[in-house]
Amino acid sequence: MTENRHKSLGLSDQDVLNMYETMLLARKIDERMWLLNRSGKIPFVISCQGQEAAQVGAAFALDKEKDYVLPYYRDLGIVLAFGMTAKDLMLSGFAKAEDPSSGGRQMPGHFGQKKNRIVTQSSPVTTQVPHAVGIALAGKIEKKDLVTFVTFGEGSSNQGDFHEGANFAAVQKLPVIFMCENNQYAISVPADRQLGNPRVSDRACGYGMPGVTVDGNDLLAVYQVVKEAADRARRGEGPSLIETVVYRFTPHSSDDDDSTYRTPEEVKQAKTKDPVTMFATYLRETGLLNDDLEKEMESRIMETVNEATDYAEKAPYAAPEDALRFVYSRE
Ligand SMILES: Cc1ncc(C[n+]2csc(CCOP(=O)(O)OP(=O)(O)O)c2C)c(N)n1
Ligand SMILES: [Mg+2]
Repeated sequence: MTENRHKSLGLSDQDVLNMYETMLLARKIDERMWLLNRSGKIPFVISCQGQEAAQVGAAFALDKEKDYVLPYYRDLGIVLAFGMTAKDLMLSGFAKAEDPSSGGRQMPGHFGQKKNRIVTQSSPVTTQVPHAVGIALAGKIEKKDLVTFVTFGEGSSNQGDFHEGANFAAVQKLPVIFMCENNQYAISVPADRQLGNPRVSDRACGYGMPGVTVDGNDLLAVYQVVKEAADRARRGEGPSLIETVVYRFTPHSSDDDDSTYRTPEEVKQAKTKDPVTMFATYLRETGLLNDDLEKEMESRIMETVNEATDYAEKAPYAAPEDALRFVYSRE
């Protein structure tokens, strides 16, 4: 019953095409960033590649007009779904003054955009978790209809911030969705050297909330569990923990050499389950995607990526005297 899978989740044909286009856009922006980095034009890249279905499936299950997202550095798919543009992201990659996340001050990947309720993260991993819990608490006190959605890696799930945030959210029955993107590595450290229990979602039971592990390459499966968690949060029933099982296709960042800790064969094997290809296959099987439409989508996306690259490359850097703006208050 492949045909009915997205319809039975309440998604229209156009919804799933939009989801696919968002995933593809994330992938193409990411690929362009690597080329720019390797040709010496941008200083740093940290990739979403391999995690797009988890990110886009989750973001589409949220309310883009009301909910707050606290993404981590790989979440291109989430921020694009919440309204950031290719241009915004390229401005950040090139560290230009117009970068909405930080005005060119922060490393790329620290996404922040007030108008789209995208809350920036700090460089110490997992600090976004207590922030998400705090925003949910404020929302509850002010009787606002909002859910906060926070993501982090499986390595980061071992930081104290995760445990404190999860416990407090469960005690207070706060509308938070915790989503771990378990991509099997924390830089060079494989999951079996990080986690005593490989199933991150099992921790939910210890805090008194539902926990579920889902195939993060399966966009519709992620959509379904995040939608259930969001509905539950909106009903006042409290937080949920979701673990998406994915694989990081690129090195940790543009400064990492992954050949020192994993084999090319392992990466090649993981790419047989590329989430972008898997969703394209689903759309073809359901008759929603064909060669012509795919070509049209790709050329639209490449035009967007090219325009964004050119714009950001030509854009001015921040003025030196602005370096301390938003760091210290001005008299
Ligand atoms: C508190 C803290 N410790 C260490 C680091 C350095 N660091 C940056 S990313 C990273 C790995 C995180 O792995 P994981 O949470 O699994 O996320 P992934 O990068 O695999 O998506 C580390 C150790 C940091 N930024 N913050
Ligand atoms: Mg990881």
